[in-house]
Amino acid sequence: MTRQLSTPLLDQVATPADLRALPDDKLPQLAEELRAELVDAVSQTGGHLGAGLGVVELTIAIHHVFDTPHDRLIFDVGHQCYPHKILTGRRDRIRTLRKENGLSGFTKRAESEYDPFGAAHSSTSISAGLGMVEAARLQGIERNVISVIGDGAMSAGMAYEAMNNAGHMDARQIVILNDNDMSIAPPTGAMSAYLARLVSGRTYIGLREAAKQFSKRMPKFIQDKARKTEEMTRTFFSGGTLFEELGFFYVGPIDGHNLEHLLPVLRNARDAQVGPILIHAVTQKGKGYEPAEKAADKYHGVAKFDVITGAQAKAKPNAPSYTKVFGQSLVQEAENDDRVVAITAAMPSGTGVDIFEKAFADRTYDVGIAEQHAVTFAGGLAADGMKPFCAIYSTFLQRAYDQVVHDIAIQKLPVRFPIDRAGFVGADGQTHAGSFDIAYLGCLPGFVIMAAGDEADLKHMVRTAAEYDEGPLAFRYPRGEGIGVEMPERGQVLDIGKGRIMREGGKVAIVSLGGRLKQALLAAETLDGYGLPATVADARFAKPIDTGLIERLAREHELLITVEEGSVGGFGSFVAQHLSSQGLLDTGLKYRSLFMPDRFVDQAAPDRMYEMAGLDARGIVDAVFAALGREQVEAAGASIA
Ligand SMILES: Cc1ncc(C[n+]2csc(CCOP(=O)(O)OP(=O)(O)O)c2C)c(N)n1
Repeated sequence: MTRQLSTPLLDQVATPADLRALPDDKLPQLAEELRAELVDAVSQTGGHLGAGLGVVELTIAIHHVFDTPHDRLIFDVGHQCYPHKILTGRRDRIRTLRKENGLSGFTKRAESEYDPFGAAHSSTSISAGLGMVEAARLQGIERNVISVIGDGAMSAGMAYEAMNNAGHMDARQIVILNDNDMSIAPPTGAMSAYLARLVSGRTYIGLREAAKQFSKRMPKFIQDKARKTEEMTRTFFSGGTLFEELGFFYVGPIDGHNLEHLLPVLRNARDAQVGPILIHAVTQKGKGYEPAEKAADKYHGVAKFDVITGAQAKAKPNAPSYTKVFGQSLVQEAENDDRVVAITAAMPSGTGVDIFEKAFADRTYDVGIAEQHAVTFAGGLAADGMKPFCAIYSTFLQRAYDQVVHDIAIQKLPVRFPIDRAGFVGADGQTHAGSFDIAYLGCLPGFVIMAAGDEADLKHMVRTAAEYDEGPLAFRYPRGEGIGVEMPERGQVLDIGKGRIMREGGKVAIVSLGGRLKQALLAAETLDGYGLPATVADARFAKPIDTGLIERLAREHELLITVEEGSVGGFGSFVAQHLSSQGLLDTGLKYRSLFMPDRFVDQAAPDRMYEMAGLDARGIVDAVFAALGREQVEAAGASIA
């Protein structure tokens, strides 16, 4: 990429109003500068780069043509919004992206009036946009609403539900389909093939016919303009039958990097009085930065990197990641049982299903960004004798909750849910935290829920899941690498509903569920040092809880404290309810539970997030001290924080 040496235009653009003051012919230069700024910023912060590079021209063109923030611009997923942030008054903070107290890596209402709708989970932008169109209509406000949605995000049902509704309402809504023929991985499915067919051979063909069709569909004043603007008609081709059947006026495909094409198309969409319009813009993920263009993932998400070489600063792992352990363990189980199959919803590498796919392509399903379908599809597989592992991050499984309840749990179908990214995930922040699955699955009758305390236990859980065929089962594990324990050759089958004792103390019992185990052990060491001997148990199961173990620990210790990487209403609540039902809270036992705070926690490094939540060793020790009370703690030579 060449750096712009003439007067930087970007310095003159503090807000989109400044951008609108620039003549059209200056915009390519602005695009080049914006791209350079984006690459430089993300090289320092890490984050989503490829998607942003692909929408530089589109972002400039939209802000140039539309009156943002009065006109509403909604980015689907929001991971492509860094250029938008740079242009909307946040350039001075762009190098704080995804850091503690910094800018979010997604659009966020609380951050800027230019972010009218928060995002991070995909395929919501058309629904939200339609709501805004209606809000404006009912309040008598003149306003354009533009939703920018990727071809990957277009694979989710919600996008079609919204278009179906928009078409029916004949809403004046503009949808820009940002088609880069990529999701995180190459997109799968018939829709992706359909978009490819729309693009192939159609751009710039049948100019006369395109102009004719275009003018037939637009009101008179646009027709006149269209006739005059030969250049503009070049970019039009009416033929997105599916979208047209849904009631949209389809425009495209157009070159999403060519401002001379984008600007007239957007102006006409703005001025048109027709109902919903879909502009099909073809872009290239990673555009303009060679290492990104060349990379298989187009630099979807990157660590900090060297701008010249593109080399990413990936830390050397000390232990295998949980994701990798899951993928490899599943391969082992599949070698022993040909009913084992794996499903991912557009996240093959994130979930480790890519490892499985290499070994068992025929037993792997990437269903697109379609979590709801993934779950019910797994239900069908399970109903007819297969052993589906439906691997979905904790946060994305939220979208398929009714499917989990209605299609799986009620029918007692043995679908296995490997739940990655349990707990805090760091830079992706609130929207991606795996906070709620213990609570939202734990209330479902018949569900078995495990949480891995270390990577070896995850291996045991994969094996256990493969063997367990009585009903639905989930096992959760955190983002990142394991804690470096020795790995068994193959996983063992765990006893359902049985925890394990990690060390015996006498005064305090810490019962950890999941990835806080190491911190619980560190806390116990500290407590021992103060003469407060601590037992540590790894609960392994959030459901069914190990009632025998819990009751024994309750009887034999003065204080019982649970720790988990999940929200209120999870493991700690289940233990409290059991203790109270057995009358064990009336015996003088002190009981405390540590869980994620009852608020949405902003992004920071994962360790910092746990520290702030009081879920690290220090937090556990503090909670023990607070529960035991000043007298005992001071007698032990410590002080209460
Ligand atoms: C419900 C949901 N599932 C999965 C994801 C993870 N995810 C983030 S971006 C992305 C791919 C989006 O592809 P596309 O819309 O084409 O945008 P591009 O990155 O190609 O610009 C996926 C699967 C998500 N954000 N939301």
